[in-house]
Amino acid sequence: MIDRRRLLAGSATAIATLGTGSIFSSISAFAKNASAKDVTLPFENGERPMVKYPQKRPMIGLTQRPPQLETPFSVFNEGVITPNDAFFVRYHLADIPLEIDPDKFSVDIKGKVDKPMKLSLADIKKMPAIEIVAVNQCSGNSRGLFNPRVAGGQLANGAMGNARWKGVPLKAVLDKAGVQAGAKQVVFGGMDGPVSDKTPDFAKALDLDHARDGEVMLAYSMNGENLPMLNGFPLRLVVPGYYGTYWVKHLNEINVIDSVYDNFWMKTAYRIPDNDCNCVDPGTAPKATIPINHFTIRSFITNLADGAKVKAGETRLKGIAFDGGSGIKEVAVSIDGGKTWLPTKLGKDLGKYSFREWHTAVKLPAGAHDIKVRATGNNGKTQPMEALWNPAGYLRNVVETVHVTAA
Ligand SMILES: Nc1nc2c(c(=O)[nH]1)N[C@H]1C(S)=C(S)[C@@H](COP(=O)(O)O)O[C@H]1N2
Ligand SMILES: [Mo]
Repeated sequence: MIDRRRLLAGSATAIATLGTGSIFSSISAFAKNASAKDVTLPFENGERPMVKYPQKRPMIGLTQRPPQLETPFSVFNEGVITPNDAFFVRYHLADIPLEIDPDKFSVDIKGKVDKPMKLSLADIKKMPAIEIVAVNQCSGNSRGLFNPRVAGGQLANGAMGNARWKGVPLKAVLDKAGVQAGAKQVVFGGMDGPVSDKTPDFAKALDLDHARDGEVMLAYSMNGENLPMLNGFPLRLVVPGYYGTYWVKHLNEINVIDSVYDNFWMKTAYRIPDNDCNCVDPGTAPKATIPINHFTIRSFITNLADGAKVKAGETRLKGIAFDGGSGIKEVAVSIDGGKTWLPTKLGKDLGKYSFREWHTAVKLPAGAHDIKVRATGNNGKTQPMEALWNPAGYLRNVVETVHVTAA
């Protein structure tokens, strides 16, 4: 199952590794924990083990092969940057790299280019770097909350995170190779693969103009450190404002093509209804679909968990908001079921792709309260009061409600 790509030799100190021993012991720890049911997510069959992987703190375990880890929601109250050791992990295919020698790593640039080339990590690090703070969010984040329920990874709200990414613009790399006339899309492949030949390998594509926007980047650093192994060491694509599915990890192949890429992951999976709301009546199928793209706008209260008990009187509220790259214009809260909305103060602006902190204080008389939060983007878009539905459980962005009791 572990092929030769995984067994790169190199100087012992240079190899970043999950350690064959350590990942397999983690996997058995996961298996052992699987009956422990350490957390319960707020939907049916939401019992999950807390699992510990190399370079990660205990995380909510969704699957074991490959490892899929959800961030405990309380992490989002620690700050607007999600720590590397708490950042969620999503893989599709079970044959993931366990060790990679960064000195031997290279990415192939090929296809419709004048100069096909292999760039080593050192070559890439020599190029002028950019930094962007951006949210990475799985398309299926919050899928477990859909009603009617939909198939796929049953996630609560922890398949998202915000980090400061450093790397080189994809545009600079494409310019180096010289994109040829007639090129249409750029295809990205990573080092992980399927265990069975029948499973389609994971690869994603972006339109050429998007790939060359100067912001899509090949990132080698996350929050000032190397990428954690499970988040794509040593190099990953960062597509600011776009769902995580495009953020290919362990990126070792960039292929410029003159057609629209139509593998399983572009043509069949990760598609949304092609209409204004990107939604359909619950339980029905869309007539036409398009590839998923920008994030919908979302906001969360982070300092009060659902069911929290607070002291009657003034209650501080704090949280985060983000959208697909227009930036957050305002965040409002409601303590009367959405009839009236109160403004909040926005925190420091780390850029239009980042989580934006917000805070305020409200007066809560003794009794039960539903506190709602709603963000509006600079593009005028806001969140729906009732959840929109699509068969794959993507794009969830209903106005969130936290039920609290003041006494
Ligand atoms: N090589 C590779 N890259 C990948 C994937 C994958 O399965 N393999 N999954 C994608 C999906 S669907 C998501 S949501 C993000 C998750 O990034 P993370 O694991 O660093 O949080 O990685 C993306 N990049
Ligand atoms: Mo995803």
